[in-house]
Amino acid sequence: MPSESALTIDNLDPSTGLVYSKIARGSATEVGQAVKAAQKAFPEWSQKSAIERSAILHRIADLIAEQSQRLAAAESKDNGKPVSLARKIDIPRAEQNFRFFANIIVAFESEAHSMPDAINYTTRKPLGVVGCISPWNLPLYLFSWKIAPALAAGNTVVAKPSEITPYTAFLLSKICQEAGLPKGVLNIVHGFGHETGQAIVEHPDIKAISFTGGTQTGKKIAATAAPMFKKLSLELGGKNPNIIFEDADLEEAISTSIRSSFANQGEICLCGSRILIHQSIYEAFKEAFVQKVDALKVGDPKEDSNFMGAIVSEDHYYKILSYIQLAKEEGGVILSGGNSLKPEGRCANGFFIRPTVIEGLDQQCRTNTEEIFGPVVTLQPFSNEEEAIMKANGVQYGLSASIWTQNLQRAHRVADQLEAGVIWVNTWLHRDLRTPFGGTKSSGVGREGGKEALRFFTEAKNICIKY
Ligand code: TXE
Repeated sequence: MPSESALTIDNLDPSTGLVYSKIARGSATEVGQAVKAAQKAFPEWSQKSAIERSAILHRIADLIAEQSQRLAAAESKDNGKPVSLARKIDIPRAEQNFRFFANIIVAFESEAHSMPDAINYTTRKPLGVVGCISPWNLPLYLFSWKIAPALAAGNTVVAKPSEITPYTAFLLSKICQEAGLPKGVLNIVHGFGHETGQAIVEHPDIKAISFTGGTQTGKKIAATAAPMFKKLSLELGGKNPNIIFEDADLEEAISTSIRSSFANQGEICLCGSRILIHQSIYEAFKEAFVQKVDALKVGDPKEDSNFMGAIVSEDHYYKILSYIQLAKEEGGVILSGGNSLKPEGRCANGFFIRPTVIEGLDQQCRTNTEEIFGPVVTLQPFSNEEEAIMKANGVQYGLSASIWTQNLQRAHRVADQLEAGVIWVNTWLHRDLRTPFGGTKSSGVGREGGKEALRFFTEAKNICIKY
């Protein structure tokens, strides 16, 4: 639906650099209308049984599965990621998000606490109208990760996808209609962050905001929402370490570090952008890692043989290149990549960057402390466990970390001391949707996933009855 102002935003295919569609530029007017529709739909939706809501969410999941090829193609065109990745990761995960919350809502229990002379029971009711704001890196995956638990818990939703990648959110709106989601239960408003997003955060009748995106935006949202006492879940940036100890399974650590550095063009908040390597294996790791990176294929996202596609937008492309320039100025040595790329043919004007490996930088420099959010990774040696932990924790972020060691005691000891919300040992991005997900420090506030998400989207009320 067009916005009342009829203003639009150009939507680009980053692999060609060409505008291929226009999206409505929603304003506070459209957000206001969406809130009204959501308020109207709330009583009926919230009073449905969990089983009834679950059935509709399962139907949405079924339709995502049925339309997965189309959705994957749309995601790839909008974001620049390889269509093979969208087919394998993004779209199946969007399906699972709906499936998972459809399953667990029917098993979501409330608590009772007995006292010698009384019983307490706690109810968990949906909040009302909630806001979900998501970024461009994993568009449908993260959009559905917020919407599914909000709906499952009985809330009605006003949601905004990133203006940079709106396509699959639009397709999801059609799927929800087809699945029989009642009118007004999910209201997707397209538009810019500072206009539509800001209007969602400012709206007094939106009770909670679930946001994933940049740390600066998170700060702004928190400043706006806190005086209104809105519930907030903020999943923000990361500068995550991969710590490779001398007893690591080197082959496994290297192949996983390739993925954790460059999957989705390095545009995943969980990417390990700082690889810390024990000095005794530094040279061996470096040589094998760089050899593999040199061989990675970058190009047309439509071609299955390409491991990396295009960077999401022109702005982001220049931002990443400016960080590579900064790394050189800071004294970094480029071991692989370090440059943009112009593939021949269809993608000649797209935004492509070679996977880039840098060494020779100290922990405090900007390249090693600021989130680049692209295919850029640094290598740093360490001499002992203490130094590895100090370097790993030496940034403002605290989202995730990967530890590579065969020593069980060390794995536990280091995991315990790392300042991050998500730790992997001898793996990366190994996800169980029941586990709490989120970061510490500047990586955010609150946890998503499993019951944490259902608790976020509900309000607890305790009732104490004296015998
Ligand atoms: O994110 P924004 P951008 C990081 C990454 C990237 C940087 C900026 O470092 O370079 O953030 O990316 C909406 N009120 N991550 O500019 O702006 C916006 O429209 C309400 C990390 O794309 O944070 C979009 O829907 N909403 C990351 C969403 O917020 C606002 C994923 C995210 O956009 C708003 C993406 C406002 N005032 C980027 N301003 C991760 N951690 O996963 C913007 N938005």
